[in-house]
Amino acid sequence: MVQQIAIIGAGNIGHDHIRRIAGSVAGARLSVVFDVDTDRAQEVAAEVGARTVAGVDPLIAADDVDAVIVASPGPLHPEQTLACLAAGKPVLCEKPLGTTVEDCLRVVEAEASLGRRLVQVGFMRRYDHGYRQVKRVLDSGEVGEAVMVHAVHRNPEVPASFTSDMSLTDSVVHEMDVTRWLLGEEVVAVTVLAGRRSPWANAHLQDPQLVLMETASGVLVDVETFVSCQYGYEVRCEVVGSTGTVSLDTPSFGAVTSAGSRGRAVPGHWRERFADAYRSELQSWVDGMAAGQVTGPSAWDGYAATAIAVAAVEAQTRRQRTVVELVDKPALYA
Ligand code: ISE
Repeated sequence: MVQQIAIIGAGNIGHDHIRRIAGSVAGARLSVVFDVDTDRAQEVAAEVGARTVAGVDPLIAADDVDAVIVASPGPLHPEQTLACLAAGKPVLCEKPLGTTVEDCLRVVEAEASLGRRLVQVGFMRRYDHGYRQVKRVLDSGEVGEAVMVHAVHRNPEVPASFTSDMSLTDSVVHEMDVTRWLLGEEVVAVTVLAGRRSPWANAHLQDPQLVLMETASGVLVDVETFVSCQYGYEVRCEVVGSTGTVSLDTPSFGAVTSAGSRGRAVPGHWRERFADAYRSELQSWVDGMAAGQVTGPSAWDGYAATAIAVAAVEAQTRRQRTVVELVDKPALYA
């Protein structure tokens, strides 16, 4: 059966998802689009032969909608995800699940009381070939027990509206999720250090920053976030094990021969770097629904990542190590 997918939000990431569902995901079709910008919604819907609706409620209730992608601005995610749960429809909610811990918990509690998983959160790095390889090696025991992780997250530039805390809540939130997924344990504390500012950083932006996470078993995870690095988009991750190390295999973007040297091109944008991961995330979501099971990053994962991000913003503001506290995990997510 072909899954009929609706999308809330036809902005950048929403538009990408729409094109992917229409063009490169099997077993699904994009049926309905809603965006507050009605012209944009119509334009994007027309590209893929979908229809538009006037609001979120009619979209969720529609007969030609089996599942929903939430790609609206972050603060709207919890209400829209809760509305999908109330209608019993599977939902792929872009990250973050919510911008506050309380909002995320409302989603976790609503889903737990339903007793079945309908929510998947858009942490697409879990579908990246390189990260999956790192996890496979780690899980095999080949490099022993993880003792440290070193990570780098660089963007060439960000819009003027990007703030120092967004480096944590919008960018490093991916490493927060990846840390929990790779190591299979929770983060218990976070520290954020700000050093010398790059001359390229926007006036109000502290950039780069160094984030240090500590996991329940004591693994230390350092993440450099540098969102105005100028040269390209780059993500690195090395897990140091007790008997070896395993590093993220960054896909090759072609050889460049120029100005007397030959090297590998660096992607210019996360869209390019993680294009395969996004496609695979959507395919696996659609396949899961066809099999009656949502198995990707859960509402609990969304809640835990937001809890770490919120603690990191506090650590940044107060300039001190901040403990991450989570509620007891409902059995649904065991
Ligand atoms: C952006 O919002 C994303 O989600 C990208 O994956 C991330 O790498 C980038 O830093 C964020 O700004």
